Amino acid sequence: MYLPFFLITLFLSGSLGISILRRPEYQTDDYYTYEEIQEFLKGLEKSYSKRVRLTDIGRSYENRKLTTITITNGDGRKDKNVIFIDAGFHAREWLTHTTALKAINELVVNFEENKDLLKNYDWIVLPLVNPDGYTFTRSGEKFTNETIVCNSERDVKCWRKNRQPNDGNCIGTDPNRNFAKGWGEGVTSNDPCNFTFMGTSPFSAPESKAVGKEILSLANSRRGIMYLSFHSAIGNIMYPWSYDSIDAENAEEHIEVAQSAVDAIAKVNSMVSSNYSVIPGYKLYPAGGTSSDFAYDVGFPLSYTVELPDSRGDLVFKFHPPTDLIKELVEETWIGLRAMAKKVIQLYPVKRS
Ligand code: 0X9
Ligand code: ZN
Repeated sequence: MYLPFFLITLFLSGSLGISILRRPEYQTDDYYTYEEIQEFLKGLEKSYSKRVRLTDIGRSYENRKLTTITITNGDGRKDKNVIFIDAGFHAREWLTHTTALKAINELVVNFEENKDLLKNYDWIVLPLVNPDGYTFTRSGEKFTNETIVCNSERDVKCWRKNRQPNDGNCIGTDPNRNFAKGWGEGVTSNDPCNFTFMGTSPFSAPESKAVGKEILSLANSRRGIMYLSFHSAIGNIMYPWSYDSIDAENAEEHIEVAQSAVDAIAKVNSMVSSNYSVIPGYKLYPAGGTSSDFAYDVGFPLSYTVELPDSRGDLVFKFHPPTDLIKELVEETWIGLRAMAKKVIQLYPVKRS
């Protein structure tokens, strides 16, 4: 008389086109490890195979996969504009990956609520650009929500670069100084011991090379409209240029799009919400070889570095927010990101010729 539970589950998952049994659940209890991020992505691909595709776009120096997730609405159209997001360039910026995973979760699992963002756009997300550096920062003592002051990279949790060896004893290239636009300009160094080491040539770091290739191919196809790279922890949204004191030609448009995030976040009904400033990158400090300058240079009309906040009210947490704040922080950023995306879709509704 009663169908066994597993049969009902099988029937339901079949008719909805998803596998309920394997469906992964996004969590904000703790920071995901590299392995957990990979598992989460694989779970989504299995459960939502019509709308999700994983691609390994390269390998890190220590041979970890750099996996992008392409999110579509499943209608099979191949010519849509693209929003490309990455996170985790810098090893210690722990909040950034989980922020990217939150966006992925909203677009894939909460598809019904967000399907307007996927009608004429595909999203490609690389949640962890620098898995070796990040894994290194998780290799010390367990994070117990202590306040960490990163004055140097000596504390493993404060490591910034990748883990590629150099001549001499010092390890690591700063992947966000290793892109081909303005390489070597501004705040960077040719000293391998420096935490902003630019590498031996543009794209000498495998992680930057893989991201650069992806950016270039999206720009060349003219599908790439907005590039957004999550960093922390300054609390601002930056547009080009960073390598020199010049404003992007379409600075006004960049400001308009970024301002929609600021306004949406200000409306959040939370006791404390972030107040991002919108500035050209060079106003923070000039820095050449960044990914966002490169994306703008090769043809993304909109390109941002988003620096997630370093504090909540009086609590300054810098790169390592206590885990009980993850949930509200990622929710706030998603509200801002969604507002930016809506504005972008308004400004660039169809593919550029
Ligand atoms: O220096 C960086 O790579 C970024 N800041 S961080 O604290 N996350 O390291 C900013 C890069 C964007 N541009 C400029 N600094 N101009
Ligand atoms: Zn950073």
